[in-house]
Parts: sequence; C-alpha cells; structure tokens
Amino acid sequence: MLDIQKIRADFPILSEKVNGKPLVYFDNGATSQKPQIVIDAIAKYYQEINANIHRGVHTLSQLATDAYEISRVKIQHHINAKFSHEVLFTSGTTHGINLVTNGFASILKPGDEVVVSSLEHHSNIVPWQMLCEKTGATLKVIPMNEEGELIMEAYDALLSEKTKVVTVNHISNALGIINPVKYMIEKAHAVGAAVLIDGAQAVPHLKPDVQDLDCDFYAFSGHKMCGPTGTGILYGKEEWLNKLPPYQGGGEMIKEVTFEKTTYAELPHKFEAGTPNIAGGIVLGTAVDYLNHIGFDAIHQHETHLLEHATKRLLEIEGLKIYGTGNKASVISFNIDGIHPYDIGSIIDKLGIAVRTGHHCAQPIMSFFCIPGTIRASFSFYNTIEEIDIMVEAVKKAKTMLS
Ligand code: 7TS
Repeated sequence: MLDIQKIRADFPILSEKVNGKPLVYFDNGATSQKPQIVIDAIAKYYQEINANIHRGVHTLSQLATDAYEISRVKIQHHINAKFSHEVLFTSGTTHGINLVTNGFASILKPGDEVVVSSLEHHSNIVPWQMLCEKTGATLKVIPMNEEGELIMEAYDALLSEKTKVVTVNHISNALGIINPVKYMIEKAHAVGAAVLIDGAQAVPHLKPDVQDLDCDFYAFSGHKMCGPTGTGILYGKEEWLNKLPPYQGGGEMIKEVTFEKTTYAELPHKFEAGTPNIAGGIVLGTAVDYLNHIGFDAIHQHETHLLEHATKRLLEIEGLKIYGTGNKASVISFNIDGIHPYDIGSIIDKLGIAVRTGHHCAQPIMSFFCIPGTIRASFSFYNTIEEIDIMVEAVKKAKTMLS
C-alpha cells in the first residue's frame, strides 16, 4: 500500500490553493505534477554542471555529458530497450512521432497503406496524414465500438501486404482505454508492417517493455511522468533507426561535413541535431527513478482503487454517462445530459478542481459519440479517494446550478 500523504508531501503544488480552495488536480492526462526532487534536480544542474554536451574537453562539459548519457541508460533499462542508442531524446511524443513520419517519407510509395486507430490523439493522426499526402500512401482507420474499444476483427481485416505501418496508442488519452498492443504488433508484423506505439498516456501508469512488446517504435513524453516539459523519448529498433534518414540537420548529428557531401553520425546522435534540452534529459532520469522508487505495481493498485471509486460515485448522478467502458487506465470521461462539458468544468474550477473539458485533441472520438466533448478526470498515484468525493459533490452542485 502507498503512503499517499507521504507521497503528496513530495509535490509542493498539491498543497497550493486555487481560487481559494485546496487544489484537486485531476488533469494528469494533460501533464503530471512534479515532485520536489525533480524541481531540485533542474536547479542543481544549472547551479553545478551546466555546459554543452558531447563537445568540450573541459570538465563541466564532461560532467554534463556523463549525466545526460547516464539518464539515457536509465531510460533504456526502464523500457527494457536492447541498446542505449535505441533511446533518442526528443522534446515529447509529438516530436518523436514526427521524426518517424518524416523518415517514412522516403520509404512509402503510392499504393502503400498506413493503419491508424480511431482512438488517436491528433498528434498521432495528423503527421501520418501529412506523410500520406506527401507519398501517395493511403490512410486506413481501425474502427471502435460503443465501449470505446478498437474492433479487432476489423483491424485484422484491414491488414494486408499493402500495410507498411501500423500506429496506435497504448492507452487512449480521451477515454483511458488500454489497447491490446501486443496482439496488434504481432498481427502487423505478420504482414511485414512496422509498428509505432504512442505511449504518451501509458508511461505514467505502467512500465513498458519494448522488447516484450516487440514494437518498432515507442514514443512518449517526460512531462506526463513527473518529468520536465519539453522532454520525451523515442525508442526505435536499431535496424529501423539505421534505415530511416535523419530528421533534422545540424551540429552533433554529423560524422564529416564538406560542401560536396555530409556523412551522418552513429546512433543515437544521427537523430539528435543541435543543443538538446540537457537539463530536461538529465532530470527525466530523476523522474524515472522517482516513479520506480514508488513502484508501478503499487501505482497500479492505488489507481485501480481510485478508478473504481470514481466510477461508482459518478454513476450515482442521474443523467451522467461515462464514455469508454472497456479495459481502462485511471481516466474517466463523462457528460451530464443536456449540459455542456465546458460549463461543468468552469464551475468546478471555481471550487479548486482541475479537469480537462473539450475534445482532448481527439475529435474523431467525439464525432463517433456525436458530442462536442467530455469532462475528463485523469487520476495519478498522488490523488486520493477524498479528492474524488470532493469532485463528485462539486459536479452535483454544478448540475443543480445548470439544470
Ligand atoms: N499522444 C497522446 C496519446 C497524448 O495523450 C498526447 C498529449 C500526445 C500524444 C502529445 O503529447 P506531447 O507531450 O507531445 O504534447 N495529450 C494531452 C492530453 O490528453 N491533454 O493534454 C495533452
């Protein structure tokens, strides 16, 4: 069992007041809060070892380079990548996905097919659409059912020798649905397609094992897992990263430059042009240590408890509908009959409760359910049952005011 009060004491923002009320932070799907150890590590980097990496012989540059590379290895072990050079630092999930779609622009041909799921965040739809426009490939969409689950029979039927890439999120941001990614990867590989998993919403809740999943790419953001904003990771299998061309040209990604021809650096540097977010990359390692110290089994247990309690309590409210009722992470997307989600969100914000309202950058899901958006409460291991009860009472109050 987690000692939640002890954990909450690690997060200074959780004892802040918002609109004069104690903060109840249920917008973890958008970004997580940061523990003091992460906040301190950022300051410590700038106070003690700030220097540019991979380029100076001087001591500070070596210290910064070592800290950055140690963090890479930490993340390699965390996701169980085979090699540390398969772990690329990015600015976030969006950057990682665009790096891959940019690379596939030189591989896909007219007639090829890219399969995406109907549960995706816009950042795992739009880059693939742009890629298809550029190459003449066709985008195919895996449909979903009323429970918010992808329909596996339809997925199987979409796959053929024309399928070159499949992309799907591990956990849906808008509904919290956990997708059967291992099965999907196996099926895609059977027709020779590469698979990118968008792990943005999975990494706060579970420890992905990229070798066990056997995915070709796994993209995620640091800021959703207690790390700093502007940090992220793209895991890519060595053979794919060697096959794809660089994303950006610049310093640090070259072996030799002449005006006639430039040759590129080895992995991972081929994909890491320019001065990166050095402090962010190092401190993402601190966040990963922090989460592992708490333990993902304990996190899962507590978050399951929160999800069950919130589901039960919210369903006491007449006219309340939850979207996404399949196998889920600790996310609840809901609406109340006849009331716009924005109105509920605004009223409960005045009571100190932070939720996200709207389409959650997943408009196709909202179109499927014929709604403008939902109210999304996304829970983290530092949330409590009492906070859920506060939200439920606030939603009831908002309903009375708006009815
Ligand atoms: N993929 C998924 C599944 C996401 O949930 C998000 C962000 C992204 C990609 C993009 O991540 P970024 O760090 O590159 O911006 N999701 C959300 C959300 O649900 N609310 O705010 C951001």
